[in-house]
Amino acid sequence: MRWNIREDTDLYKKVKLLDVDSLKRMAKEIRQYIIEVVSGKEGHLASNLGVVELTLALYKVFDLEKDLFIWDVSHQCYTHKILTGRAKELRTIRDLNGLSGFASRKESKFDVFGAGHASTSIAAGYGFAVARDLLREDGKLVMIIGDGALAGGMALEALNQLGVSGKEDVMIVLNDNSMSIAKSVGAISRYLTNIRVLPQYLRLKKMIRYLLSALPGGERTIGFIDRTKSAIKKLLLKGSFFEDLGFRYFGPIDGHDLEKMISFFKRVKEIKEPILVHVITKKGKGYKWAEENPTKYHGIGNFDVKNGEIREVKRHFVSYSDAFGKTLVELARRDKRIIAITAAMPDGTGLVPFRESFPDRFFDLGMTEPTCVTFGGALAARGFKVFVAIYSTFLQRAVDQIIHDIALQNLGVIFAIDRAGIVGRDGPTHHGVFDITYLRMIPNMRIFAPSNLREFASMLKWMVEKGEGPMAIRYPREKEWVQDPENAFKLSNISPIDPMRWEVIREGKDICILACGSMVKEAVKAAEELKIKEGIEVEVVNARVIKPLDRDFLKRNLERFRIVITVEENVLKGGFGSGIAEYVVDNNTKIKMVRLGIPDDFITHGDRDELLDITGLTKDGILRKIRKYRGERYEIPDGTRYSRDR
Ligand SMILES: Cc1ncc(C[n+]2csc(CCOP(=O)(O)OP(=O)(O)O)c2C)c(N)n1
Repeated sequence: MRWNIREDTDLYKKVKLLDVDSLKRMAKEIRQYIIEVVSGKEGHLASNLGVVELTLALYKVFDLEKDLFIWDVSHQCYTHKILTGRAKELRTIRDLNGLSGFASRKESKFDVFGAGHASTSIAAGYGFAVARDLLREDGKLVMIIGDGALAGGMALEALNQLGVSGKEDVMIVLNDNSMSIAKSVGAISRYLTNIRVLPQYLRLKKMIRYLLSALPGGERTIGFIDRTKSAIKKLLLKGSFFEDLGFRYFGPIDGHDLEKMISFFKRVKEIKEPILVHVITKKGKGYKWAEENPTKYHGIGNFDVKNGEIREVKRHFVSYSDAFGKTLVELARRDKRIIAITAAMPDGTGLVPFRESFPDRFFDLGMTEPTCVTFGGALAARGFKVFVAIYSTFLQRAVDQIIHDIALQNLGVIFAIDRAGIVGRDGPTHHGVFDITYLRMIPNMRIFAPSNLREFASMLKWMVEKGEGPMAIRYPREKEWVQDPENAFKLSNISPIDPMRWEVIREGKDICILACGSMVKEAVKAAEELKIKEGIEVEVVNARVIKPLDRDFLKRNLERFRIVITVEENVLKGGFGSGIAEYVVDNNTKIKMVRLGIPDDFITHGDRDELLDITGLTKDGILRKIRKYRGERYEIPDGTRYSRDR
């Protein structure tokens, strides 16, 4: 049979008809295609290369028209997309109007349940199993989850239910590559490693036993080896963790051996009770550089396929994440109470230098954001200065912990909220556009947003030296040109500021823009253009503390302006602009207010700049908004009529 990996829309049907040798060829072609696509853009590479054979084996044995497949996180579903009618469009993956980088119900009926955040698949699978039975349908529910995601609270909570739920035809496929983005952590990871190495261990033991039997006195050692056997057996065989939770455990099996996997899945297909199949895969499989460095190639873009080299490394461009890591190392050298916590993202949050410098004060707790927060709260309760560095989108998971464990007890935990705002190609599951809203409502919480890297470092220093109680600092997925990246974040180069006061960046008398974080530079550009082209004097204020508002500033200045504009990279609902609106209403202030921010909608995926443009969060967006009001007449609450024009 012939097929075309890059064009065919019915590959999943062909897969069912192919023999193992043909499937092996297909796997090779899929791999090449994924590498080619991701090398030209940003995407998830290593995880996708790891599940090519697993996906083929599953779709060969099971029936996509009837059985439901739920991919955890779903960053590893490129093969799934290729097989289910989206081969050609794979080239558009993560582009504006292109395919999503994750499973998406909008995109295909085969994307049974969308995801992007980890550890949801088992709970979703359980729900689908209940629905299937209530609707009197049949079909297997297959949940594919990584070893990293399995250690997340939601996965464990759902495991606790599903195995004893009495649901039939449910199968968890544990895709174990011993990696999250970084190395997997914790007891579950160790447990899986033990299972994984056991066959090798048993082979080795057999050999040692054989060699020892030839030596005088070797019998005693053989006795010792035999005694360890029962413990190992217990681990490997029926007493397994998963068995105790109500699943029949199978494995470990080689996730790159198509033949074995297919015959294995054929055998377990008929089993009705809940099963867990432990599959061992290699992250980055088949691409040397990704196999050697799966963390670097987890999410990557723009590399040379021939040598794996990343094309664009600009030494002078420093990300907020890197600046955070560098500054924290400097601060921690001087202050031994500083602790850093990450939820499986040491690289993404810039904490690798901290981990290397202060291993005793660094904690990677895996994808357990709520646990990270409460754990940090306890350290703060004992006087440590705790930084919990989590992307804005993932911190959503821990809102209750922030309220209940941290803010209620007024504990000094500092939330370093990376990727705040539009993140770009990862799309709606990953945009960090809710954090101002979900933090602003919490008593005791202070929220900061730096407008550039220098200010960022100064704020971090202030937080360590002067800050008290729960604090959050949110910063975007952006890089900034820095003259001397090696020294810029040394303590002696960090200037002191008072982040509790807003900063007037540019004075004006007509319009006031109150801008937060990443929007300050856009507001400045808009103000410059208005001055030059239209002679309008715009005051630009860097509203670097979002909560509490700088009430002194507001009291002194707000009524000087005919119009006040707020700009933020957060949803409008409940954001910074809402805070100003509350102030305006509460103080009966007579101004006209306009708010710019993310509308009440989920923003799609695409290039960050493109998405900011679409949402109007750019210089041009600000100008459009201001021009819309110019020349029009408007009323302020006391009925006075003003012309918006000069
Ligand atoms: C709740 C949550 N925290 C963090 C992340 C970021 N993240 C995406 S994939 C990933 C690693 C996933 O590891 P694993 O489940 O083992 O799957 P693999 O990539 O190894 O296939 C992480 C940390 C996330 N998606 N969701």
